[in-house]
Amino acid sequence: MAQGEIVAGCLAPHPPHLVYAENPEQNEPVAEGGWEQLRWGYERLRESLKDVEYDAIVILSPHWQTYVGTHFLGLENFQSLSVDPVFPNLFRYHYDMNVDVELAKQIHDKAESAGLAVRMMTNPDFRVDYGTITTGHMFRPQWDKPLVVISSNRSRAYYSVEVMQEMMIELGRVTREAILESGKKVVVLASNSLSHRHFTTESEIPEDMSKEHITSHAMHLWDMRIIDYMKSGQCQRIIDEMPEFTEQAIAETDGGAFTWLLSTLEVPKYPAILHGYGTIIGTGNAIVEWPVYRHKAV
Ligand code: 2X7
Ligand code: FE2
Repeated sequence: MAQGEIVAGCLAPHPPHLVYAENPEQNEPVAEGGWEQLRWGYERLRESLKDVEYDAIVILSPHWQTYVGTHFLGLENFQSLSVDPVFPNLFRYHYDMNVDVELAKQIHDKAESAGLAVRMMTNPDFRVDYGTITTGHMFRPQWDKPLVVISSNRSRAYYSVEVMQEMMIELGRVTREAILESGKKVVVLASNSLSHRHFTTESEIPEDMSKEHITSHAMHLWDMRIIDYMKSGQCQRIIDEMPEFTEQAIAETDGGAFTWLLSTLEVPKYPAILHGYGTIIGTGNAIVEWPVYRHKAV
């Protein structure tokens, strides 16, 4: 069997506003557009990967929060209605998603052998979180590739960013090993915003872009600093500064997805492609691709 590979890794944020503004048939609320900078960013990401072949998509979402270990979706198919608890006016999405259970189990087993606490989720009534669904939809609206969905073990909440990072670096390492052994070609996605301070009220028309901006200059400076590290291939600095970034920018990196992603990619030293940046209800969001397929010899 040929060795598997990670063909690309992406930072692929999930504010439900993006799905709302796209008006797909699966989502009940209707919008007059909005957040175009980010939606165009997702268009550019899809275009960039359109000729790259892969078998499965692996997502780690901060909104599937598991406080005892890391969990993996463990049934072939999940279908239901997903409603965002904070924005039920924007996101009521009817999903039907297929899971690559074989690959999920391979990652699960490797993580278990490495001493991480893990579990397969096999409850057929389980509701998939809106982070996974939004990233899944914006990355590939056809829903024609099976997913591996990994929960966010909230080790930062019990311990610290440093402990969270150690665990996510290990989870990223075993995720990579399992993918290489699986013989499959895979895209890995970290589903998270950067700075994450929200406005506390919503404007009358949520998609009124005259009301949209970053919550503070400090948040902007942090987002630009992290984007600069991604664009200039300095991902080790992101890992090194993650504790300050996560705490000072209230960043959604607290869920571990970003650290896990960088670890699956062996902390890239080559430049990432920034496809878009924009704010959503004051939070900072970047759509970024690490085109591993172009750096096979790296
Ligand atoms: O989950 C989110 C988020 N990360 C950022 C902004 C708005 C809503 O939901
Ligand atoms: Fe979020």
